[in-house]
Amino acid sequence: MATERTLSIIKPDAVAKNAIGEIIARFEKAGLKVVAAKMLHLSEEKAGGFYAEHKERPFFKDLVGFMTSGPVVVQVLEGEDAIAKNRELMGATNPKEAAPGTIRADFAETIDANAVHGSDSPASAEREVAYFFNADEICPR
Ligand code: IDP
Repeated sequence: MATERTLSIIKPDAVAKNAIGEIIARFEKAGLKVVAAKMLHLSEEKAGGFYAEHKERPFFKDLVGFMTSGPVVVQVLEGEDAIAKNRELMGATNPKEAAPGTIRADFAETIDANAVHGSDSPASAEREVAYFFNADEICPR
C-alpha cells in the first residue's frame, strides 16, 4: 500500500441535503486527510470536461445538468490506498446496489443523483486532481 491522493466531489444532491459535514467525517474517520477543498458551482463546460469520457453515453446530458444544478464541494483526499478506500466508503454507483453503511446507501436515492464522486484509478486521480486544483492549493499534512 502506498500513500495516494484522490479527487472526491460531494455532489449537488448531498450539498442540498446539508450532508457535507457528515460525508467529510466519514473520510476522516477512515483515516483519509482532506489536503485541499473548495465549493464551486460548476459551469456546463467545466462539468462536461470533467465527464468527457462519458460524452457518448445516453445519460451524459442529464449528468451535466445534475452536476450544474447546485454547488458541489471538491476535495483532495490523501492517505494509504486512498483511491480504493474512498471507493469503498462511497459504495456502488447505483445506490440501490450500494452496501449498507456506505455513503451512497445512506445519502443517495438514484443513480443520477448519487451523492459523491471518487476517482477510480491512479491515472484518473492524477487527471481529476489537476482538473480542479493547482499544486499550490494542495496542503500536504
Ligand atoms: P462512478 O461515479 O461510480 O465512478 P461512473 O460509471 O464513472 O460511476 O459514472 C459517472 C456518473 O454518471 C455516476 O456517478 C452517475 O451519476 C452517472 N451514471 C452512470 N451510469 C449511469 C446510468 O446508467 N444512468 C444515469 N446516470 C449514470
